[in-house]
Amino acid sequence: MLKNGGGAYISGEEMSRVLGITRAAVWKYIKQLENDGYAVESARNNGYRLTASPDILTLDEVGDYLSTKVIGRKIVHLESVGSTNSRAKELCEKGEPEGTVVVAEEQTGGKGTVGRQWLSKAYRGIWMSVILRPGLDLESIPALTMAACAAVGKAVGGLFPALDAEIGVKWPNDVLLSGKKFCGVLTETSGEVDRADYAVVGIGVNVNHDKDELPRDLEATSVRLALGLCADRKILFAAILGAFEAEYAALKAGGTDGAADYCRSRSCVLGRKVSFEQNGRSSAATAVDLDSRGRLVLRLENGELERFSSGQIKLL
Ligand code: BT5
Repeated sequence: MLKNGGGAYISGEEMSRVLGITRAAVWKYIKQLENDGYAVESARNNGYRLTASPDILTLDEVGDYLSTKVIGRKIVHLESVGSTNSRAKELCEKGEPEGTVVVAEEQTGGKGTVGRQWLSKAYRGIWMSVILRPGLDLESIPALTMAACAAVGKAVGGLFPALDAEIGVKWPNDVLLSGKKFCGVLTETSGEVDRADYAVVGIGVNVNHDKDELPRDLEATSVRLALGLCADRKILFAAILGAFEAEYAALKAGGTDGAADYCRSRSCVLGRKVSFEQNGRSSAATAVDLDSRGRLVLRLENGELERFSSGQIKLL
């Protein structure tokens, strides 16, 4: 009611009538909102009005910007958690349906691939995990990571046209601004034999980190550092979910070309000599293509072409 009031006063009496609760209960809820970071002005004869909303990623705050049908229509919002991916997997095991998004203001044990860490400073980024029940064969899972990279790139480029030309994608799971990483994706699945029962697509985006808030040795950046201005996390969060829903629908319909085309055109590895590492084995190769299933096609030193669905790349 306060939000719909557009900053105008609403009397406590009206709230208590509409909500069917006592005026004392209205007052208690107002105090709760203040604890959550909302600024509510109260005037004895006029009632209450909302003067400011907090920078948090709850459905109440993001919903106005959200255009999706399924993804993010339920948001599990956490102040702080070890890893949103781990929490999302726990929910999946208990039957959480497709579309639920777990988002945290802070992660204390954010995960990267192969046991690496993902730094997730409080209120500076978007640390989220999307729950999917794709019924996809496991071979198609790398395409989800590719779809997430494309979604983040398109959302950032769409909202901030000045940054669009700076966006790059580094196979298999990084999105870059001017060559520096600002987003990483970690897709985790569980399933029998060859079909994924569920997939959790974890997306970490550095949004409002200032210079001294990312370690120097990381070659990392944030939207704010690239833009020179703070970005609205709520709008960006909603835009990423919207773009991801579109990429996911295309993938399920069998048309991953959109995401693959985007990632190909923004790729900073295609055409380059790379050192490719997988399961502790490293080899020199040339990156020649990215296929519609998110696999990287490498020309190995012996001249053979091989496709890889996971691994790490260093540019030589
Ligand atoms: C990734 O791994 O880039 C996947 C990151 C996924 C994070 C999301 S956040 C929500 C969800 N919940 C989780 O627990 N995780 C997901 P990888 O490609 O392995 O890169 C990890 C490496 O990136 C680290 O070893 C650092 O070198 C670097 N790094 C760590 N934190 C970073 C940050 N905030 N920004 C840029 N680079 C970072």
